[in-house]
Amino acid sequence: MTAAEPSAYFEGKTLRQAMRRAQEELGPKAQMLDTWRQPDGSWRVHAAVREGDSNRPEGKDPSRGATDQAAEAFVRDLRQEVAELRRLVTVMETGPVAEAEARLRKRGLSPSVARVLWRVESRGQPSERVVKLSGGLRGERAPVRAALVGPTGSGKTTTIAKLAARYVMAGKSVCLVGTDTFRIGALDQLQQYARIMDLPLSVARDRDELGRALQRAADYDVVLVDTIGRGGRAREEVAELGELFRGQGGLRRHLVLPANADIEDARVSYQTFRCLEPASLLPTKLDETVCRARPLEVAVASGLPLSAFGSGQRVPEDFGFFSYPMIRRQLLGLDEAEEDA
Ligand SMILES: Nc1nc2c(ncn2[C@@H]2O[C@H](COP(=O)(O)OP(=O)(O)OP(=O)(O)O)[C@@H](O)[C@H]2O)c(=O)[nH]1
Ligand SMILES: [Mg+2]
Repeated sequence: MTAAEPSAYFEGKTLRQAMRRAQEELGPKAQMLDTWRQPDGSWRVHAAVREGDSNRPEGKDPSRGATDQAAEAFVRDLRQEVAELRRLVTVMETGPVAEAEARLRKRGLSPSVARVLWRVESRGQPSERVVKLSGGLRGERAPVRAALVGPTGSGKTTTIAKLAARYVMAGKSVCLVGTDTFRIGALDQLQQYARIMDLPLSVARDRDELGRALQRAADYDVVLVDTIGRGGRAREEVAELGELFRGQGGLRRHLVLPANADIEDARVSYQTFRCLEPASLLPTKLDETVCRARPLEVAVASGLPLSAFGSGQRVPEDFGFFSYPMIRRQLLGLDEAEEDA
């Protein structure tokens, strides 16, 4: 028996009573270390329990210090907390939250972005908290000076035509500028759209020519600059494109990314084009993917606003400006889910 082993003294009118009290306090495995008959005829016993033998209810040992008991209470609280956390994790992995997040993951989001978006939406804080809109393409207040940049074939020229048609329908004066003078036929596409909509088109082969074209178009409400597509990993070529924009005050770049690319490709494209300091993301080809929430992945990760989107090949029909209801319904599918429920 060591000093660390719990022990205590008990008294009773009879030896039996003193021993029963010891067992009540220390449990049935209490061992009597010593017994005394007292002058008044009552009995006193010294009893103890070996470590590991105790079945005594916790916190009832008067011989133990307050520090021990506080430590025990602390461990007990900790166990309860761990149990509660385990319960929550199980609910998250199998409950309605997990279901909602899984639905968002199916729509093309990574688990972390799905979780972030679901958290804000489910707390009634709409995606405004994590997804910004605009980027200055709507042009309600200021003239629009926009260059569309992005990977090859992402839909820049088509989107320029869609945008131009929207602005024309809104009664704005529009001028187009083509800078893709390297590829055979690239300008033809833009020229055809300019002809159909009866819009002026300038051609700029370098930074100076672009500067002059922008000056000439100073009186137009809207100037849209088409650029050459660059591979999503062609950092040097994209940096050259940056040279074209250097010093062109007021000309904002908008990054056109196909929504049907996988997450990794979209991330790499964003990394490649971010040196152009885009003012917004403009996802296209939303019609070509079931992972419709994917544009939100780059928007959340980059913090860039979403401006407009392309949802098909038809010019100008398959196009729109982002709104939060559209994001909820068409990208996150939340209202659909609520309607289904
Ligand atoms: N399904 C679908 N197709 C689109 C969309 N936007 C563009 N396209 C198609 O994508 C193809 C490429 O479009 P372009 O506008 O030429 O793409 P680009 O980015 O200008 O291409 P480059 O100049 O070669 O880099 C065309 O066949 C378009 O019709 C869209 O929102 N949905
Ligand atoms: Mg093009």
